[in-house]
Amino acid sequence: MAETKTTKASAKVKLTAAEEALKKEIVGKVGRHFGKVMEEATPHMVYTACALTVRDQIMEKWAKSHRQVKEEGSKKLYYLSFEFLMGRLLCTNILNLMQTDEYQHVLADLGYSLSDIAELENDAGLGNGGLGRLAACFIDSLTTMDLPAYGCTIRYEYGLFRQKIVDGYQTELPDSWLDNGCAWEIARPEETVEVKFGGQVYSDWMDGKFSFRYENATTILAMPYDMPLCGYDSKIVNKLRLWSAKAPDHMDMKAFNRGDYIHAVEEKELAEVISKVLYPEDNNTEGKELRLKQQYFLVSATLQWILKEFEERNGSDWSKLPDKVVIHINDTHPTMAIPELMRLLMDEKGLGWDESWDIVTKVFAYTNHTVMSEALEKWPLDMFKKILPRLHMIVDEMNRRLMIRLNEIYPNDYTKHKYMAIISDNQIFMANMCLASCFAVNGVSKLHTEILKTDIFADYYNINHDRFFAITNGITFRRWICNCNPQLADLITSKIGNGWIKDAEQLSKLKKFAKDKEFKEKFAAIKRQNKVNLAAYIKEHNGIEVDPDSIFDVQSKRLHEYKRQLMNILHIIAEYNRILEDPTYDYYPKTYIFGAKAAPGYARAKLIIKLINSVGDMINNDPRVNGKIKVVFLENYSVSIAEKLIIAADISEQISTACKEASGTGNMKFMLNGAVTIGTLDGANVEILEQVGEDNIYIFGLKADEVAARLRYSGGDEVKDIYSSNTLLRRALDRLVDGSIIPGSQMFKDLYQTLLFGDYGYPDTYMVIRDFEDYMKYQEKMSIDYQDRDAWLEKAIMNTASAGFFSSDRTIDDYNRQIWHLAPIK
Ligand code: 26Q
Repeated sequence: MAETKTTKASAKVKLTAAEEALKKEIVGKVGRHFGKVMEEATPHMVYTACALTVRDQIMEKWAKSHRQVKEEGSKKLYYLSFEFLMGRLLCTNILNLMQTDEYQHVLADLGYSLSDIAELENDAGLGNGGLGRLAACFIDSLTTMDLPAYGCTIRYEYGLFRQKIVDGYQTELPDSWLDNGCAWEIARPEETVEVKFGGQVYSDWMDGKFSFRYENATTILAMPYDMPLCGYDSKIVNKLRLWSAKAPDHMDMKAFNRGDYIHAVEEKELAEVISKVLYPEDNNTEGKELRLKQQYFLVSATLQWILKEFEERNGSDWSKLPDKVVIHINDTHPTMAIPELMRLLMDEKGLGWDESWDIVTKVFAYTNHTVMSEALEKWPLDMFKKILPRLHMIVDEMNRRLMIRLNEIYPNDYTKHKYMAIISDNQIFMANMCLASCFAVNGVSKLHTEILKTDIFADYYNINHDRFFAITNGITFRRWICNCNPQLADLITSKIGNGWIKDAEQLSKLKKFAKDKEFKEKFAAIKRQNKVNLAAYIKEHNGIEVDPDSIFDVQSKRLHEYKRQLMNILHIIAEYNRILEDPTYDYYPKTYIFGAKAAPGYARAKLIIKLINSVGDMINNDPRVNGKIKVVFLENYSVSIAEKLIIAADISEQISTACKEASGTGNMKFMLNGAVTIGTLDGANVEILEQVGEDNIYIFGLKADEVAARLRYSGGDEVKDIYSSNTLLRRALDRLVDGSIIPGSQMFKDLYQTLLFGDYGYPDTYMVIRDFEDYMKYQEKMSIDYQDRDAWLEKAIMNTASAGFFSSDRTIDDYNRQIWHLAPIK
């Protein structure tokens, strides 16, 4: 935003006594923490001082809430996730403490603005995309609903890479988010635990028991940092626990003693590399040794902590563990928690296999977030065995027992056995481990769960109907409207009161204002202002002038072929061609905005980014279409950029190949902020349609079963026919190879080839060509409908008013009633 440049604010109001006290606190922090008086303080110091005052308040609440949870002997949720995409926390925490006005006033009095100060915080970007952001929304809702829960993850020193576009190409820079320190975390060195890797396992009879002992294992220390989190107007404080890897002192001492200083430091680095960096892969996996180590590191440290907490409170009757603890596995990434709990119960607590198994199968619940086969995790058996020899023995035994059971259920059905096995083809299949051990398995939308039940997990579903749940994702409204679009939140509150912030279904009361002239104008004015602000951001960061009165059509999400940014850009090329060639074409001005990071190793995704940028250069610099069509690629899409972008969108692009997007959550954020969706019947779009009604959404394209049918045969003829009959599409495709986008360059040939001829005789596996015509038709319809301003505003308002179902409070309530069974703190 333009105003982020300045940190001085204007509007001063007379402070209340409480605000005066807060001001004193902030000024005091600047003094005590930095040894500066206010006049000398940098804006960043002011930020830190504010954050520390907020933290103090949370800590006070924390002490109380901790005691309460202890006294009530409450059952607790441990949400294990490799990713927590938290974003910035200052405004969220202030909002949750219900002190936004106070901080705004005090900062204004000191000559700053809260929103500018908040911009100085680095995003905690410890996640790739949907799955990580979902975890962050969940922890906000859990806390708001007073449910005792801990998020557990790795304290990556580098979060998701920072994306820089250089000459149209994505380049990656490290995200050193901790460089200026993190005001929210509290180190807990006293709770450090040991995690062991490698070495050999010796089995022996000791005191009448078969026991296991490790030799030559490498020990790494796991040191926790806690980030306390308060909910909106809630009693409880929960926390995110982040584990950091440290080399034990004795490790380097050995080398030091030999006088081998360099080697000592090297070894230390090797140990600490475990929590160095987040893997930037989304919906894709490659069996990397370091990733395996990260996984074991997180689960072993977390489980040791869970058992210790349980034992301190409840003693060592481990059969009670499922009454006090539920562990949620966020996709398969933390699945090793299952054999690790077996190991701890057997090797450390002395339980037998059956007793341990009985406990383990009552403690774990698992969410699947993707059906993309390349994202279903598997580990090479040899690697697993080398790094985790004892866990390997346990997994092997789990598999042996599973196969006996499966042979009873599906006698001699060897195909099923192989498909359902934990170990086959010299690999360990993590999803099967979850399916064989968890008491609950859930998909993240209705459609996605249906696909799990009838397709990828059907064999498990058939033997365990009652373990499968459909729980549609949600988003926290506190961040995704109250904080990022405060004017809209205030407008809503002015009409229906503020009950909707905690009880999202109340948003539907807004429906009756969808035809109210005055309300519509106010709604429109807020959208326009958000567009003006975004236009200023684009001007500043991209140097492109965009018209706030054009339609803002936004696609922002990770770059993946299945999400079909390629279809979007091809359609833009087709429109461009049409404007150039058809003088009668009545084109309403449009600004297409993209935000997307590609996994650094995903060459085709990176090429699509280059294509978007190159098409942007071609179009934006063509005076013949100036004022009509613009293409903008916003660099470094992240939570903070999403917060500025989503609120300014008129159109939300949710155009994945049907059956591929498990749910989507961006779709919900756009809807909530009054953008109208163009989308396929995929993931949660199906439910958005149900909520908002077909007049207020544009659904196009093949349905999931139609896609599945087409994937059964090559489809080459169909693709060829479309290519020859659809002139607009053909000419857009031809631009990929005729050297007109980048003069003389053939660099987009791969995209052209895969669409038309495919990798292995299957062209157009993501149905870009087959859905194109329908997409174009609905795009055109939207442009026409947009021009009926009144009708469009009504659609936009209906979207906001129908978004209540997609609050993560509802999602958490569903999880809790069906799976976790936690009691809110009284
Ligand atoms: C696995 C192994 C090795 C490296 C990376 C991975 C990996 C990392 C991230 C695999 C998958 C992911 C992320 C998946 C994800 O974000 N899925 C999204 O989850 C959202 C929340 O449920 C859904 O809304 C999206 O539809 C889904 O794509």
